[in-house]
Amino acid sequence: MLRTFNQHVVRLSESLDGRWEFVTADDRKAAKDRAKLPKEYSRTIQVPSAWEQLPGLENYRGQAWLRTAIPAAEGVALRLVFGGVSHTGDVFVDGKHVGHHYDAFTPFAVVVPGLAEGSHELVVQVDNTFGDHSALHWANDYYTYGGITRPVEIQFVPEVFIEQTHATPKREGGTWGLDLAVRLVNWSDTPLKRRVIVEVADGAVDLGAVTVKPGATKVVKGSLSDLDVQPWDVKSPSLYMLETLLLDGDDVVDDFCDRIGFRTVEVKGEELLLNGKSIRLRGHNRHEDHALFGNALPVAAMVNDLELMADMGCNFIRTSHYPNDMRFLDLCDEMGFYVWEESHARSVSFDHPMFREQIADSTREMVEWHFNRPSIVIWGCLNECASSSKPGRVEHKRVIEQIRKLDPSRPVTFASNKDDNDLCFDLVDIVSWNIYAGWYYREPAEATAYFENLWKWAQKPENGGKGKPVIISEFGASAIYGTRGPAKAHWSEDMQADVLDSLLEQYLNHPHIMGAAIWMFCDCRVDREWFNRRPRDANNKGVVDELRRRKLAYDVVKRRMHEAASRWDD
Ligand code: ADA
Repeated sequence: MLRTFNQHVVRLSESLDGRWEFVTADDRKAAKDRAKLPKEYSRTIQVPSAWEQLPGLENYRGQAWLRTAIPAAEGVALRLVFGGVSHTGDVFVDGKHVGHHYDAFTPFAVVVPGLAEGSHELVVQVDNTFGDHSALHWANDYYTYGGITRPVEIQFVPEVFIEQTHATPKREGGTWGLDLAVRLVNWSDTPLKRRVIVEVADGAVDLGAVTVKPGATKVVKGSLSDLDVQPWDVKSPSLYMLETLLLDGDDVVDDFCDRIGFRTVEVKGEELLLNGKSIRLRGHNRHEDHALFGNALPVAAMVNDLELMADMGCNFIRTSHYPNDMRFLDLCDEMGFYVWEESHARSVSFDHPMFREQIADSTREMVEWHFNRPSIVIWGCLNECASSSKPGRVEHKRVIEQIRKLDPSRPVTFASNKDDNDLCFDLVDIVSWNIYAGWYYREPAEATAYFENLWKWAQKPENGGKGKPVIISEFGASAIYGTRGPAKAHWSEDMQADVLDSLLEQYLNHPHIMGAAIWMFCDCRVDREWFNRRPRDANNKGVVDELRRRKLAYDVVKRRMHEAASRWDD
């Protein structure tokens, strides 16, 4: 299942998760027809999963093909929805190329009309190589796995179907309302008229009848007001099912259900307000990575991560450095976490030939697919990119403006490592710095002085950060699980615990710091090709390791976060 709940009652949809046939390009080296789609599939693989979990493929980087059989029926099109293919997927039905998608971390859908009733062949060609075709995935400080790494669903859609409903909550006087935008798609070759109704809690609105042109998309707008609902926040994460119905005459021909929460988020001076009340963010950066599953974590493992973070007293997660699995975000909505979600980019080169196109797609897909989530309170982008150069500023401006246009309701930020050389803080609502005082440079006790110099600099009108909220978006130290001792050596758990203790004491108590995110929750695998100096080919700054074994820092973080929670009364 793509989500933790059913999105359709009327539309027939089925999970395609399970065993698929599988073959790699290496397996086909000797084959004469290797330029074509394979005829022979020598292995099987679980979908979703990362192929690195298969014995013998632990380090495989290349192409592979996955095949399964899918049903079709007369009069409806197939809509194939992929939660994530890492990192490039080409989709073929009965040998015909029907879809292409780049980037492991955003979902995509392919609509295939006109198939005869019966069984058909679905093949997905997957590629996780680096080069001129890939600007966002490159040998980096996290690992680019291969495979269909998130769930897949097949849906049967009528000629006009609902692609998405976006709902923006608003507080009007003492009650709640919603601004609505419903996107319809007509895959047929005739204009068709349909009516749209939206229902939530005790409210319903008829958005009227519209004609959708052949092969076109149409957005229908409206609103709901005076709803009798409870607001969402992390302490009481109340969720409601928003149901969009599509009618042909009196018949309901399609539906789209999504879960929403009623909350507002706004920046006021140095504060971030949720439902008008100032909140402080304290938590972790998290990579989707696990020793047993690569980046294809099952729901139980995601829940375990969130339970550990809740136990540590955290209320905040930064999805460094890409949009997360839809089920993980569902759990954040359900369990109550504030999320900073960012489009995919960690220290990427703006000169890469594909950069502009690929960052625009990642950003658009992130906002479009995750628009309705109450847990997401901040959109982020472009982690540690060239924000101190004039050409870099042009790229930041473009991406930040794109996010604001797609969703003006949430504040925007990016994590800077350019200290007091940054040229882009005027473009964002929140100033965020990654500061590694206490690890790569300086002593932990010097962190406050280091931060305050940056803060004073940002307050000068020409530097763009005056009076804005500040997040320390990364800070931390490495520790190799099991390395302990009274000498508190570099890379020991003892040293990491001391560094985090000192940094948390300073950052969680500072009047100008509205949020703090530890780098990071769990150790993650890194690409050896680039980060060849990381012990164990891992980024070892997790508070738990890649198997979620707790390091000494776990209890330190827990004590500091809980102290802060009781001080802030949240
Ligand atoms: C950076 C970066 C992270 C990670 C971290 C580190 O600031 O944003 O992805 O590489 O540093 O561990 O050095």
